[in-house]
Amino acid sequence: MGRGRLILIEGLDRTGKTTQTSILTDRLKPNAQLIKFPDRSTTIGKLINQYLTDKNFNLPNQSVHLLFSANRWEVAENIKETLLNGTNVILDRYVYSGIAYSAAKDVDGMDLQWCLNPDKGLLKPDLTLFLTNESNDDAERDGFGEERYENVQFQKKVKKQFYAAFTEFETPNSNTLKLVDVTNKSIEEVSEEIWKLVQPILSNKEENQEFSFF
Ligand code: 2DT
Repeated sequence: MGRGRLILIEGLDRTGKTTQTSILTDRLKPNAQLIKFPDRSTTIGKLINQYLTDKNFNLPNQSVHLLFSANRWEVAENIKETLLNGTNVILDRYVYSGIAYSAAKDVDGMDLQWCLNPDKGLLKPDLTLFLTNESNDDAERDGFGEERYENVQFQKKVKKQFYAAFTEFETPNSNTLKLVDVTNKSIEEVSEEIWKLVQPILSNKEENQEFSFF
């Protein structure tokens, strides 16, 4: 039996990641587990949640960055064991969100490499799908603006940093990164597109047994 595949869905706020990761997980069930970052249920996750939801709760940007990374390390072993048991793991955000949101803050010294460093050694996904929305409708959706980072100007900076991080840390032409343009597409259309991209990754399970790491 081959190991499970690690499939990451990334994107800006409200591009449909959460909907799409749950559709994909349901489609693969029982052979898939969904993990969402930040995981707000752990001790570290609760601090992160407070930081995101309470604008009066301040922490140095560096500390926040390290908390998000620590939150990933809390479940790193669980992810590896699940994959070794043959179950696929679907991630809703991961290392690239960590890099892009922190680098977008333009803090001296917090460059892409600094942002990656605490995540070095985490498992690298077999496939990363980046959902992009080229329309501005996002900002008008209900709830936008409730949490820290949810404003149009900051999201533009984050998008730039996502692309910078992909250029820096994805191996060119390795087919491990795919962009999915969700602009004006229905949930069903996007989920079909995702399904087409995921299937080849699942069908070569007997190959590529080696893990890759950030
Ligand atoms: P959700 O809205 O998806 O719950 O995300 N974030 C996320 C970071 O700044 N660094 C990270 O490492 C991760 C995983 C993105 C909550 C917000 O947290 C941001 C939006």
